[in-house]
Order: sequence, then structure tokens, then C-alpha cells
Amino acid sequence: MSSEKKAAFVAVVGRPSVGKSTLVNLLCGAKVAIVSVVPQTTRNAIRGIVNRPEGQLVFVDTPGRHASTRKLNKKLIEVSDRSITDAELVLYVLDASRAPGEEEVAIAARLAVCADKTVAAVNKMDAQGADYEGTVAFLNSHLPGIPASRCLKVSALKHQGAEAIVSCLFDMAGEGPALYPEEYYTDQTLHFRIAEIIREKAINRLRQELPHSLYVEVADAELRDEGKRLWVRAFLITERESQKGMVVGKGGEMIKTIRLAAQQELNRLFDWKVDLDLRVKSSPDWRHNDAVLRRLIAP
Ligand SMILES: Nc1nc2c(ncn2[C@@H]2O[C@H](COP(=O)(O)OP(=O)(O)OP(=O)(O)O)[C@@H](O)[C@H]2O)c(=O)[nH]1
Ligand SMILES: [Mg+2]
Repeated sequence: MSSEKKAAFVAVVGRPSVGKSTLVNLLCGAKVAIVSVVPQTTRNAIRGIVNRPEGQLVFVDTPGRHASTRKLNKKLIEVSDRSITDAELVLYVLDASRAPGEEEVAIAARLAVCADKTVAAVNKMDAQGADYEGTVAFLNSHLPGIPASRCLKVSALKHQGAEAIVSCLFDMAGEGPALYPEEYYTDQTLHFRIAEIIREKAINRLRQELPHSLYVEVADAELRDEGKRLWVRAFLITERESQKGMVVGKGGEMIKTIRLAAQQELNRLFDWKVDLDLRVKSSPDWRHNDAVLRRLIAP
């Protein structure tokens, strides 16, 4: 092995809900990206950094690629496309427990031009009906450029298969200096991470009602008590005025549950004691508003 260190950006790509964010968190050994059972949870290119003696891999988690021409969805596809183009390597995540279908065929077609820089992670091997051979047969026919040695079995949920992925990607990575300081595991801003954790808690509790209609804005964050406490004011924003009631819940129960769950997780993630002041407001039709989308789904 050369003594030079390696470095690469790795775009993590696939259908919605295949487990990309769960896998990125496992690879990074830290909660970098939020996770939910609702498809299209991830809305940004989210970087998670892995430092090893061999060098550094920067995983770029991306929104699941869903075939729809709605404005928000088109933005999400753009984020995915840009990440694929910009990255030196691609980690293509597939769900072994779901038949491929048209959406998967479209993704394979998108990745055909970069098959030589792609590793396939066949995820959810723990799930009932997981079909590794079937998934590899799909890959062989649609992406023959990916050899069997780069089709890896994974269960992100059961923490299995991450090391093989890291080592395969380091084998393919080029030499280069680290892209981030070695103590970093993500480059997200504090405001963004807080907003995402709140959104995760909200999505997971309101998933029947309005997961896609929500976004979160952190209005203010301030250290208090000689830097021991972090006070945060954030807004959960619905698309319609009439949806606010659902988020608040009967007697304020729902917003309280979301606030406490978010606060608990933020206390685990950060060294400060977090005080979260969480409120609800509406921003009519934000999913069709270019200015809001630009702010929310920055590259
Ligand atoms: N059984 C099983 N479930 C998994 C595995 N990995 C992820 N999941 C579940 O799949 C669901 C979606 O996971 P995410 O990590 O949010 O999926 P994603 O691909 O990032 O989804 P989007 O951001 O919406 O594109 C969650 O309920 C996860 O717990 C796995 O290895 N096995
Ligand atoms: Mg995700």
C-alpha cells in the first residue's frame, strides 16, 4: 500500500426509503442524517465524514429519487444529480426486500455513465423476503459495469456490512489530502442540525397526516448560563393554516411530544443542555414557492 492518504466524496443514491440515511449514519458512526419510514425524508445533500488510517471518505446523503414532476420533487432530483456529478465515487443503495420496478430502472439508467465509480449496497438483507440474488440479477442486467465484487450485502438497521463498503470504497478512492479536519463527522451548521432533528420527530409522529407539508426554521439559538445551556427558538411550519391544529394537537399534546423528543435527542447529540421553544406557524403553499425552496434545499 502506498503511504499517501486517500480522499473521496461518495454520493449515496437510491430510491426513497431504501435506507440511505440509516446507512450513512452507520458508516459515520454518528447521527448525521434524519431517518423515517416516510419516503422522501431527506431533502438536502448531507455530508457525513469517515476518517480512517487510509484517509477520508465524505459521504453525501441525498434525497431518494422519486419519479414525479412536482416542484419540490424536481428540486430533490436536482440535488441528487448534482451530488452524483460532483462526487468521485457513488454508493448506490438498493432495497433487497422490494422488487425493483420502474423507478429503479430509471436510477440504474442515470448511473450507467458512472458504473465504473459505483459500489452497490444491497440493503435490508435482514428484512423478510430479502432477495440478494434477484437484486444482483437486476444490477447485472441494468448496470453490467458493476462487478460482483462491488455488490455488497448490507443491513444498515442491524449494523451489518458497513466495513466491507468502507474498504471497497477506499480501494477505489484516489490519493489526496483530507477534505475536512479529522475530528469532523459532518459539516452541517448548528441551525440546520437542530431543524432536522425537530423535523424527524414531527414526521415520525404526523406521518399519516402531513409529513411532506412540514418544514422547520430555527429562528434563534443562544448560549446561556456561561455556555452551559443552549436556548433555541424554532418554528414548525405547515403548508396550510388549517394544518396547524394537527401539529399542536389536543390541548397542545402533539407539539409538546415533538418538542420533548427533539430536546431529548439534541441533549444526546450536543454537550449543552438544550431548552427548546417550539412554535407552529403556516407558510401558505411553501412547496410551490421558489424563494422558500431555494432556502430549504440549498445545494
Ligand atoms: N429492515 C430494515 N429496515 C431498514 C434498513 N435500513 C433502513 N431501514 C428502514 O427504512 C426506512 C427508511 O430509512 P431511511 O434511512 O430514512 O431511508 P432513505 O433512503 O434515507 O429515505 P429518503 O431520505 O426518504 O430517500 C426507516 O424506517 C429505516 O428504519 C435495513 O437494513 N433493514
Ligand atoms: Mg434519507
